[in-house]
Amino acid sequence: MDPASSPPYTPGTGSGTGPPRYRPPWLGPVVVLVALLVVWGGYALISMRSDDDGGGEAAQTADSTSTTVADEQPDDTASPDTTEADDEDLAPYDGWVNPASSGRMWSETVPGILTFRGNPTRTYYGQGPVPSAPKVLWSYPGASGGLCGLSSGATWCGNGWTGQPNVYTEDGTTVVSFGAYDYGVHWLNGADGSQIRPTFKTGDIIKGTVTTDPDGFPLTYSGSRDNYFRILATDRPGAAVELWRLGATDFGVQQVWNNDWDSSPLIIDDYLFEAGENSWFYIFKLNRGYDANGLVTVNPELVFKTPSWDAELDTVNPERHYSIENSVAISGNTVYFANSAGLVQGWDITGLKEGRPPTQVLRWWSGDDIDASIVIDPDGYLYIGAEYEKRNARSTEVGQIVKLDPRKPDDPIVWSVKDQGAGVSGVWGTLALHDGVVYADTNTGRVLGIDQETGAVLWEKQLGSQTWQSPVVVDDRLIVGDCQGVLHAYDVSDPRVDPPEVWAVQLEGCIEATPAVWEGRIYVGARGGRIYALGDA
Ligand SMILES: [Ca+2]
Ligand SMILES: [Ca+2]
Ligand SMILES: [Ca+2]
Repeated sequence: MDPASSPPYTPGTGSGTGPPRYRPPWLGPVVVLVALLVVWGGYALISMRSDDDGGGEAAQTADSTSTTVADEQPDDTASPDTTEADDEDLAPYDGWVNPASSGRMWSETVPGILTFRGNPTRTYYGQGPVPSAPKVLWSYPGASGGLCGLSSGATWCGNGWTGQPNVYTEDGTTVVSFGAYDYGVHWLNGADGSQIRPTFKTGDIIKGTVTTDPDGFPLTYSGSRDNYFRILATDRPGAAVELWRLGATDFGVQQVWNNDWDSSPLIIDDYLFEAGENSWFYIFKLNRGYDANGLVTVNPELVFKTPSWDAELDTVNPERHYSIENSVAISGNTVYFANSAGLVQGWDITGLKEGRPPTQVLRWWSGDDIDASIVIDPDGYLYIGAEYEKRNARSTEVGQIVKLDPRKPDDPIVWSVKDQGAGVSGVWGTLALHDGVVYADTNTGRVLGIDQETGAVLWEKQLGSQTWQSPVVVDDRLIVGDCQGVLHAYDVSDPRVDPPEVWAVQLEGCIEATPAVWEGRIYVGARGGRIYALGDA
């Protein structure tokens, strides 16, 4: 089931002026590559038919914003400036995504948080320092009204699952970019929350996280519930301009379930990797460039597509409710994604640039809906968070938080942790890795610290309401929001003990969206209708 398919388990379910600011020095070589590219047809073999992402409303109990700081601050409240993983340069890597880049910032060209969970392994949480006693510095769209829109007969406000802002620098200005429930893609000035360019309105609410081009092309990539995935140019005077859209039924695919686009895409070496709730995974060659006037262009060509289901999955899912809502992850030469029936797939893309089609190298069934993105550690292990709502034999057996070794496709489970409490349980938030610990939060409000090697539960908290936000760990601060609108920070400098709370900030509405931590500030949306910038006064 889609996030937010039914209450109370909901969410889920500027003017660029003048010439382009970014003209990558390798633009020439890209043009040559384009000329040499061999395109082959799609490999989709099976055709088939759609979920409602649900329109439940999340609880909204908070009506104020305030901060509570723990009485006893840890001794080392001064946070380091950088994430340890970024301290050393990586050796050159011959492949798509260096596995060792897990935990690191994605792009050297565009420093920032540019996609859901920051990088292709979905393991980068931002750059400190984390504020020590944060207050609301600004909120958007201000004290009255909110980022609200009608969808499936309900009014949705603010940001929900996954809803993580992108944060990056453009012309010396910190940009906070996100899609929201007002149908809009937004670009705000991180300093004061003012608009950098007008809101780009789609035809329905936006649940997912936008992606900002990691190579510096002035492009924003965003899905919407209006059935389209779009590429927007941000270099035109005035408003952003749609350059291209992908519909849920384009290219002759047969949508089997829903038609929304929640997945946050990856762009690597001019290839776009994206998946949809229509249950298809796509790879496009983008052919990014600039026209005679210096304005950015794209000319996407489909090079591969595959359904997220197969005949074997049909035998255990006769209702055939298949969708992909997680954001595709890549490590080495393998791309991973999962669907709402719990099928995890890995596809080898080694020969993509030479025209060789991807081949399936992992097929593992968890038994239940996987909305959380797959995260990948530097050794190539996969960490899966699954829901527990079908409560079938398979999901009961294999558990909801699972570490997989994709090099053992026939028996990949390294360890698993069960979350099988009463009612709908399991995981919606994408797991976090930090300092040997896997952080998970659950639909029933559990927050877990799990030994990354052994799967032992080291400690557990109960926040009293659903926690759909993906945990964020920066500078030994674990940041988790609850559905009463409280954003908590815990000190995980000793990650193997139950971490003490360092501060808590009351926002308005359930926190389902994942925060972005960037250089002393935390940008986070909530279901009360607004997005906030938090920081020390
Ligand atoms: Ca789902
Ligand atoms: Ca959805
Ligand atoms: Ca739709």
